[in-house]
Amino acid sequence: RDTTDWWRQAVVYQVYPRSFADSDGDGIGDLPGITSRLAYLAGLGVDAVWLSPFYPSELADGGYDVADYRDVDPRLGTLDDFDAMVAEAHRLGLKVMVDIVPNHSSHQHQWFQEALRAEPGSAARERYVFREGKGEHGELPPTDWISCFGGPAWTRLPDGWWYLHLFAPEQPDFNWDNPEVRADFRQTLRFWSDRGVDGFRVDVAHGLAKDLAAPLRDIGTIGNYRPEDLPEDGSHPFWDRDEVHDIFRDWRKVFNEYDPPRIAVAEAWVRNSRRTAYATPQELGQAFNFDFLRASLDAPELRASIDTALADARAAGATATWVLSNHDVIRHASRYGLPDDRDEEAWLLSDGQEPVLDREFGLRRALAATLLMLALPGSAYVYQGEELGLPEVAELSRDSLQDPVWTRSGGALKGRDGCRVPLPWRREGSSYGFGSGGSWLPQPQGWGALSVEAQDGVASAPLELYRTALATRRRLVGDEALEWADGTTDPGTLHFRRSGGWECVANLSDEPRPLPAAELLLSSAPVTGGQLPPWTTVWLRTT
Ligand code: ISL
Repeated sequence: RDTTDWWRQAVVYQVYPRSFADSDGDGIGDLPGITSRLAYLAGLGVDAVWLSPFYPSELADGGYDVADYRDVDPRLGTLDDFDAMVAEAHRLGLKVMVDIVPNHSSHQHQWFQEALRAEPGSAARERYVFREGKGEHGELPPTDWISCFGGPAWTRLPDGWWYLHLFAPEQPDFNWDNPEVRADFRQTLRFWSDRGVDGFRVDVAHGLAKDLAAPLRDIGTIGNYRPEDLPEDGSHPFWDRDEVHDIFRDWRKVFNEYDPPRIAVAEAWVRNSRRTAYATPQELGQAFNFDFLRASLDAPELRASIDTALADARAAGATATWVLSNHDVIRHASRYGLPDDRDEEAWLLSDGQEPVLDREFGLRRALAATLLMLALPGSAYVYQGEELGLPEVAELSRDSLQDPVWTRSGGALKGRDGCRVPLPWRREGSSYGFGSGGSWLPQPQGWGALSVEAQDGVASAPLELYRTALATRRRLVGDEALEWADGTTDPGTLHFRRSGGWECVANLSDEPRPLPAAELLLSSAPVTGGQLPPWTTVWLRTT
């Protein structure tokens, strides 16, 4: 494939660094650990690796609270380790993407510490959002804005002023109207690009531009955080405002200083109709499409969602993206085993109890969804461990949970730790091969049975299905066209063709379906008797 547009149909593997591989036995995954496993990822057949934050951080939000954007957390390694990791990735033919967190820093960031010491109204405070409160003594928050982790989005300082944080209080929001903030992020993008990074994942891309005109506006009855509740005209005071696109047009100029140009993908929780604005060639190039994180495995619903995503991407000159799991959601092997696969709440509120869940059914449907996703045009983002069919870990004790979603909800929500449990690499031994010194989140009993070692070479294992699927995809993938097979009126199946003579049929129903006569390349579950079994996806060669 052309080196400049490798990303258009890439498979990108998300590494959550603290939970991937630990080289020094401190129980925390690190960069040398990642480097030591890059050969595994190259063998798996992915095109690129995206690293969630590895920057200095007190981990109030798993590293999405960055204290220094241009360094490595000492627990995870050094800049030299980073350079060695990039060099090894490139030697193996893997691209490297890093996570940029521009909406907020850690409160430990030097700029926020300076701001705390500085006078109200000073230049140092202008890099963040400080306001006086309401009420007779300013004792009420300046607005009714709510933090994504619950509670007011404002925290009051001893001097009586309040600062804005759309996430945890340890994550103060930047003021993107400030040219210094803009310049500093350009410098950060160049810093990592100069070190050879191929692209960026942009955290909370839809939040940077805020309506900071005095007096600040309340959100009132405008829905708060669900994308479909956001106004269509960009008039929300802080989400998905039109001004945010100026920032990314500016970033595109930086990306284009490099050869090949650096790429980027927006994490933007916005209405579908407004998502691809972030993904045009003048901006980031891609934006995550999170439909699959929320949709049921329902054929008509998925078909509509696929059509919309492809048409929107095409119209924007971007490519579509697909995501089944990431570090913020219930792993899809478990989600699809819930009685209602949309009902995340059932999981979140399960209070340490394993929710009603059919594990075998969940995994079967997860693998069917995976083969469907990997057959679609565009980029697929795969989350570490999904190639092992890892389930969400439900049985984490209360005192081991770390996610602010859990701590800040006072235990009402279970949080996102269950998908962040360190990976099992080996059947037995200390932390199942994650490292020699335990693991920062406890791994469940029997985790080793799901390990890379246990699945290696086992034809029926999820790992081998991913390997074969990725190798096959690499061999077959052609242009970005998708054509639905004529006469697909069966509401239980999806059937489409890709150019180059291959097609995908997914049976998303409880009944067997006829299997088209063609060479069977791959199937997510054993196929016998010329039928397509329930909850099974196949790839066929039709020439
Ligand atoms: O606010 C939301 C919806 O409108 C959330 O879905 C939010 O956009 C999402 O949680 C953002 O996630 C990212 O940024 C967070 C971090 O905790 C997550 O891990 C990260 O993926 C704050 O940096």
